Amino acid sequence: IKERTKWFMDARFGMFIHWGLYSIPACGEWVMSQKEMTVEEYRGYFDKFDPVDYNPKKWVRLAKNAGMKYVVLTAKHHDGFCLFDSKLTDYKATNTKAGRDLVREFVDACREEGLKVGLYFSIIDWHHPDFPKYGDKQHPMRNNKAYKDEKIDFDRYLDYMHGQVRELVTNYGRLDLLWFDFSYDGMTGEKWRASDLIRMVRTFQPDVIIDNRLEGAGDNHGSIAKEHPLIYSGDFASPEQIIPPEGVCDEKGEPIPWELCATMNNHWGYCNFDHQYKSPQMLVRKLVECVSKGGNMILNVGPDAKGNIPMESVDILEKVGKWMQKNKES
Ligand code: JFZ
Repeated sequence: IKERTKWFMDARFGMFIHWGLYSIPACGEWVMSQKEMTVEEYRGYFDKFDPVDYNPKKWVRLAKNAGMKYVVLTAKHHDGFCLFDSKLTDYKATNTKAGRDLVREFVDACREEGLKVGLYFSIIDWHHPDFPKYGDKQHPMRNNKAYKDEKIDFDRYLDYMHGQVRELVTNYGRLDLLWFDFSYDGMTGEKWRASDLIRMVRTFQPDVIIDNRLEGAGDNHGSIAKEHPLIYSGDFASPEQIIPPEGVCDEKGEPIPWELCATMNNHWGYCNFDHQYKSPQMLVRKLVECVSKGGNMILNVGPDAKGNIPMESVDILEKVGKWMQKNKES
């Protein structure tokens, strides 16, 4: 087991936060793709974004009281909107009514409360002009013939994407975790210039731990469990929603770090009609099952457009917290 993953294997329980422009339409973080919205249409949310209740300390305290040891926030999701003050784009929180770098405040809040800090960064970007559109499996413009013969310069996108990761790993002090998301349909590894990306990250953040989605998605582990993993295999596997029946082991049968990512209802981003929440009892059982198989659970909340975590989620976290308090090691 690598030295840098020790804290992670000890942490067991974390909070995932999906928050961005999609919190405004309130029907999940994939809305731009699902409704096949153009960049111009989606920009309406950018103009509206005004998170008057944003107070990451509240989020972090809620996580801490639930017994969570780390928090991961979507610095940028697939829609390309940056919660951080990227110098490489105007499409960022700084230029909205929020008027400031929201990642900075989040990172500070985690450190103040003594929790490990993680950032989610989408390698998919539906806003960038040089990202593949027509025919791409999930791009909002996948069916739009206007883009059929469009010439793009994917390398220019990759320079941009790598540049933003560089900003994240150089401007926010020491990060504990990076959560890249995700490779698909042959767009894996070197298609993202992943070896270079990881080498760059490591020069600035030798100890940050990284998920395995530069190589794959939630449904496979990639080379992380192989005897000779690739540079970008990641430090931990990230199965989604489904707990691997036997945990995750390498080729020799040795356990490797993994983290179940799970959301409380059926969306990651705020969805105002999805009230199908798992019970606190069920979530505690899931956590216990992960831990019994050597894994972590990162449990998601989707704050609303103003920055408030839904009441249902707060209630669940408080109940899980009571169980954690009662059953913690003395
Ligand atoms: C990805 C994102 O698309 C989603 O919005 C969320 O951020 C989640 C944590 O990660 O979702 C995926 C990615 C890959 C698969 C399924 C969901 N997959 O290939 O099975």
